[in-house]
Amino acid sequence: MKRLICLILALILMTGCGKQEPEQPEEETLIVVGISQVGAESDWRVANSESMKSVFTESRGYRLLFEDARQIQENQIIAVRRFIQQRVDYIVLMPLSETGWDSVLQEARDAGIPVILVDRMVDVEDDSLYAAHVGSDCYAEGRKAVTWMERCYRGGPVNIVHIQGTPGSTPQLGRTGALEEGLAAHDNWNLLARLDGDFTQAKTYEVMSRFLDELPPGQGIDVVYCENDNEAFGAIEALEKHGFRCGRDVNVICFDATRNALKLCKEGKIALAVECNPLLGPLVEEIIQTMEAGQIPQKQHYIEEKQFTSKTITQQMIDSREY
Ligand code: GZL
Ligand code: ZN
Repeated sequence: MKRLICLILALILMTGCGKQEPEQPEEETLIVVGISQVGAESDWRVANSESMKSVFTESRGYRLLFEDARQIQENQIIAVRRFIQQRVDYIVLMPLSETGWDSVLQEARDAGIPVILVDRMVDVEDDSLYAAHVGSDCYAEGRKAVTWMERCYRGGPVNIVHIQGTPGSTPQLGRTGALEEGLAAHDNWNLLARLDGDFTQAKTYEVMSRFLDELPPGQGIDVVYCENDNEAFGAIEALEKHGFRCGRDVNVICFDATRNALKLCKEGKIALAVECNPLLGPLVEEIIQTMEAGQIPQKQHYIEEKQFTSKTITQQMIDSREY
């Protein structure tokens, strides 16, 4: 009998089917984060993606599922549904535009998966559909540009060309809203045209060239208000092709203030670059760690932002630019 008990004990120890838990495989201890990114339409967006990928690495305890929607909202909805099926721990969404998210966010909530909104905002009935938002106040960015215009132009007509970002996106709504208030407040400000540059250099070059081809001879342009840097790059290309000297005949304003825009600022071709900070990865991780610790994150996180002008920019600012 004793021999039988020893045999059974030896078997248990060898097969490990006793009380001790099998070692947790490394894989399951990783926090799985599904990220649905807008696309790669601008320098800002590329830097934003880099910021996420540099934070959510396996060596730092995460498994990252990254989906690029190529600026199509339907692709984002499909990606979020896939993350739900894969039962990720967190969904991070950079929403292309503000509307159309209620049902898919409802599905994520029903699956018990927290959604963190990054950069742009969503317009939903019930804000419990997302755990937190981290980004910038795009209306405040627009106000900085309008205030600069008010200081720069103190009388006489100000002829403005407005190049908008992706229609219905938070930065387009915020930056447009600020300019519309400026136009309403100043009857000497004339809006010559409102064009859709969709935050890309190519689209802006196309729509700006077409506008300039039809510009009546002798019609001056004082300000081109571009809702991001890449639109400014396209607008400057088109303006110079049509004989305009940027920084002398016309002032180009833009948002993001990436390194390439600051270089043009130093050359005098961009008069004002309002910063929009894409380095949001660490803030998103902070929110996830807060929730991992069983705490409720602050709902809204705004990131501090500066502005640069062709008169204040230095080489040191450009060299130290992280994006
Ligand atoms: C701003 C961000 C915008 C950038 C553009 O918060 O959503 O999208 O300003 C980018 O460069 O395309
Ligand atoms: Zn911003």
